[in-house]
Amino acid sequence: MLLWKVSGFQQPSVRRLRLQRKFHFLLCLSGLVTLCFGALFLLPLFLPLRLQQPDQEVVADVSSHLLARGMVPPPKPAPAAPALGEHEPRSQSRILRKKGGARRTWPTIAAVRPKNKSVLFSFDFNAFRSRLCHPVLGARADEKSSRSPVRAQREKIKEMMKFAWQNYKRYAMGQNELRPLTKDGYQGKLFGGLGGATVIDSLDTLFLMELKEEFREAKAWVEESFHLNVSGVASLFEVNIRYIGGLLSAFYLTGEEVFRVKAIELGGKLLPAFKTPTGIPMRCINFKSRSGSFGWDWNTMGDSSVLAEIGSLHLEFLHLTELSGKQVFAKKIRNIRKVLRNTDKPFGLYPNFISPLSGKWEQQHVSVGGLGDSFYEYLIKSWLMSAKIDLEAKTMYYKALEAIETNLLKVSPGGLTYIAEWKGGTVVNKMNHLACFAGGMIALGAEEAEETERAHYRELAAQITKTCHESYARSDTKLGPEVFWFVSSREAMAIYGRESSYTLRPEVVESYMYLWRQTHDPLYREWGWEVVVALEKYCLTEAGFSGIRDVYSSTPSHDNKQQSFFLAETLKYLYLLFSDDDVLSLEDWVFNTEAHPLPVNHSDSSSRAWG
Ligand code: DMJ
Repeated sequence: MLLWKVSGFQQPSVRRLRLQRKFHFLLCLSGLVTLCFGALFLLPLFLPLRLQQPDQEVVADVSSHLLARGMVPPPKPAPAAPALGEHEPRSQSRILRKKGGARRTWPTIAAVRPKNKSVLFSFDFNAFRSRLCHPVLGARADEKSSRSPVRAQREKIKEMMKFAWQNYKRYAMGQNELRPLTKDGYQGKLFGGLGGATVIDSLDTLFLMELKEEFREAKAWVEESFHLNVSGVASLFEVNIRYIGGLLSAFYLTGEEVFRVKAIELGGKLLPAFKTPTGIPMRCINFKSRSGSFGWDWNTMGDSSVLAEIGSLHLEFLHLTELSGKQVFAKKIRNIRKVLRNTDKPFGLYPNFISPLSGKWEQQHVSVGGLGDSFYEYLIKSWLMSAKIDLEAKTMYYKALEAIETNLLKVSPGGLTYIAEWKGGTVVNKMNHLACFAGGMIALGAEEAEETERAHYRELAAQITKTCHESYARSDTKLGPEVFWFVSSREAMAIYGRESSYTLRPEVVESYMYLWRQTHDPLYREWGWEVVVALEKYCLTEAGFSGIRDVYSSTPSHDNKQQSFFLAETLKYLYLLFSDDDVLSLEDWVFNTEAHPLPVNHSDSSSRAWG
């Protein structure tokens, strides 16, 4: 109004004023319409950012994720890992902190999860590495002397790994396993069409042994040729322990995003198998129909799930949650724990088969060997991996062990301690090679037991390992059979033909490794070296290592298979047996049942769901 009083300013006519108002109104309206249209077009561009929200079940979406497709870098990229074999600076890794020393923290999911849920999840790899108690590959105290016999032994094992890898690469790269006699590859049906089991199983062993060129080859294959869009039926357990375990370890050892992204994507593909009335997963996953399946061996296994298989997801699935921010993985395995804990157990024992439909035990068969084995192993390792907060796992482990001792632990007339099997109320006096991991497991658990129990468990671990050594020592090849009995005429030896094979299995040397770290008794290195010598003598072929059909023949025939677990486990445990204790220290790492190291949760946070 004031303006009208200023000289030279003319008061507009009422009609002109109305026209101006109409014009302004139209201008605003058209602006608003343009804005709405613009928003409609731009919205889809931002939608993918919402895919990584925690708890979202459709984890397979990771593949369509911008990060997974390599289009955008993560907001906080994992730092470049030290070049393979490169030493971490001593300052970065604290040497053996004493109890009560500086508090160790591992970034929690909450700590690294961005506040704004629409931002991609990231994992602070640097922070994780700085919390380890030891350099990953140790401080290398024994590297100083190049003439140390132990170093030479280690070098020998490294050479064996190099040979196994190079032949696999030459004749079978990308297939699951090498057939050294026919010099070709083997795909098999265990993995539902996934390839490269030997590549994934070898990654961390190559890294550990500082086989740099070979590690680069393996990593390049994962980047360029490891495809997850397959359509077969796969064993949930095998995919988990070999592929997920192998990828997780490779990530934790190197910080390379490709391993993390693939592990999470593959983990997501396993989730449909858990869609059962009890949440107990079915044995297999049909990648094509994206549903659980009773598998190809339905005839022999029926519609049961297997104790070792459902009990050996815990370690890997917690790490999938850790690295993805998705609670769905942790929820699935916590539910399995709940069902197993609440189900009645005959004499405190866990039978090997359970129905995923009813949650009831299906057969009265108990074994610490195949079908049962790694369920027990994962209980004590869950306790350790949780940095000793998962009390439930610890309690379940000792209770189960107590029941095993009461019902299945025997001493043969010849004085050999063994763990028998139990079938429908009858004790079967045999052990299989697979059960020989138990010496190592009991040694590991002994240190966690009540003070008054420790000596007992240490002794038990030593006795079982001694028995397993006997099964090797009593053969012509000094390699152990698949199954060995304790009957009047024969102790720690196979009886029936097919029981006499040795398929390059790791369990016996695995126990030597744990017993060595526990006792430093040179006996375990001697026994380990006997295995190295025997492997060279009987399993080495022109184009790789092969299992043998009869350990009691000094000219055994080969089974034409270089198992992927030979590179993942047997050679790794042998190498660690001849390494210092701080190489992949047991303070920092637990080994999954395929010997893939997963880090202990060095965290003080109570918000984490590791229990
Ligand atoms: C491996 O795949 C794993 O150790 C599994 O737990 C049992 N069998 C083989 C090795 O023998």
